[in-house]
Amino acid sequence: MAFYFDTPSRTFSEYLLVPGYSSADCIPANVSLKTPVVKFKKGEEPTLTMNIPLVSAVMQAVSDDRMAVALAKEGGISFIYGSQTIENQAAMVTRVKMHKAGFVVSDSNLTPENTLYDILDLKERTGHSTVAITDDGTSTGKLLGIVASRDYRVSRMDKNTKVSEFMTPIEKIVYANKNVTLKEANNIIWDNKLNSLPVLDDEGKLMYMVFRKDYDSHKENPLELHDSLKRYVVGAGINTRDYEERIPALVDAGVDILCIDSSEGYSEWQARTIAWVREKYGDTVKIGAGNVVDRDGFRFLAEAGADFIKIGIGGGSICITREQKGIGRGQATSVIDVAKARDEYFEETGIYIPICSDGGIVYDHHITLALAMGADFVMLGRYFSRFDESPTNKVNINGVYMKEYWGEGSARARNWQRYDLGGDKKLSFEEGVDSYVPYAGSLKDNVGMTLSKVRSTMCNCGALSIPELQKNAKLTLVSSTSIVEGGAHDVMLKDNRNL
Ligand code: RVP
Repeated sequence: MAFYFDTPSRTFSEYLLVPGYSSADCIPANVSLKTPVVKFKKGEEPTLTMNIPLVSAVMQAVSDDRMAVALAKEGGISFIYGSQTIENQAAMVTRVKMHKAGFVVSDSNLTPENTLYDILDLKERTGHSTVAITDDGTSTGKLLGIVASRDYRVSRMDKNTKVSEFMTPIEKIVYANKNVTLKEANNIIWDNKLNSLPVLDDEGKLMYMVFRKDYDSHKENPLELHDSLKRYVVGAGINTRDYEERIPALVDAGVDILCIDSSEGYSEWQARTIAWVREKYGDTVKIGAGNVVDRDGFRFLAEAGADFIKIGIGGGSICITREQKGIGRGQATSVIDVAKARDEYFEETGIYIPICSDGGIVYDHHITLALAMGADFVMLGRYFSRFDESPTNKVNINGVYMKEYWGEGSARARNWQRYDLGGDKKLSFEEGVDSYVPYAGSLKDNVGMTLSKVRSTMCNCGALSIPELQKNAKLTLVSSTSIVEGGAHDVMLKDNRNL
């Protein structure tokens, strides 16, 4: 006979947090949202943590390099979508790793033989005005000079003028050697009133550039997430088909963490993919897996060696898997069940595997609920798709600005690998829709507001950290009548609030 779960599966809106004692120290400014991303042994520190518990979904409409930089600045991680060619995905990862924050591999390089026309063309393509002039025109060639906007006047100069005639030559450039720290580099920049500082190796070859504007930006973003070279942290989605080619390209590009992107992760394909990573890279390459919704799925992926495990089937805003296939489970129940399995696994083995609640976050307080139920972080698609930084078009529909948002299982994305069960290389039926979401402005403003609500609720629960919230939270189911009472009721609203 089939197995029946004793209780119905439930979603976030069916729960509320009951406040606990808040001491005088329990103020939002004292709350830390730091959270582990990869598994670690009891008593040890995880090798990758985030400063906020948010990651952006592995979706065409959500996570490209621009989103990744914006989210890393706030302390979270984007998983760059995998439903594109290996070359394009690796190029996006490279762009994030080269972007800002301290030591940057120069992305604008020419030789002295190039012309002003080439400089202008490069500036147009990269948006960067400082060009390193090296002997071979690469980012690691011997540095011969620098061209910045002040070195030329477009209106007065022939576009065929050679770079060698107007660059600032190396003899006149202030540079630093390879052992310089970021702090020292910034001091040199300030003392010499520079906009950029090249960092050279012993042979005079270019290693990095340090830009003045990056230092300013760092001061504005105290939670931003860096690797050991002060580059932004970035993730990438992979599939269980072309991983032998895709993963090496992503690793070469500098990706910090991978995630197998699949609508259903309790499968031999995922175990094979993780085993391949371990055989080739040992523990140096970190890889999350999923999605699962119960203890069995969690145990399977834990034993397969996943670094984190993602939860959720059918709860995504654009997802119609439950309708189409009749599989899935309420997101809150899935998180509660998997968190129990994670804690049990930790007791047994001393290994803590972070879990991620993926999809179905409708209101900001759902994030706090997911964390209280045991999630270490949450993955959001619809939420991030509404921001300036998402890759999609902003369109005006009947006077209201919207952004486009489509599922990976929609005909538009054609991400058949995400729904692959080893059959044909095509999407046989849709599991997602194409939609609009209300445009909401910048990521920074929205994430700031969302997290201030999370911190505030955590204080109501007497928790100053996510582990404290997970340990001490009191949750209650609510009746459907109480849910109605949870919003404004029995009054006539003066304006239509868009919550
Ligand atoms: P949401 O944040 O509710 O928009 O959900 C995003 C999640 O939905 C993704 O992280 C992914 O797990 C899932 N998804 C993506 N595409 C589709 C689909 O087409 N069905 N579902």
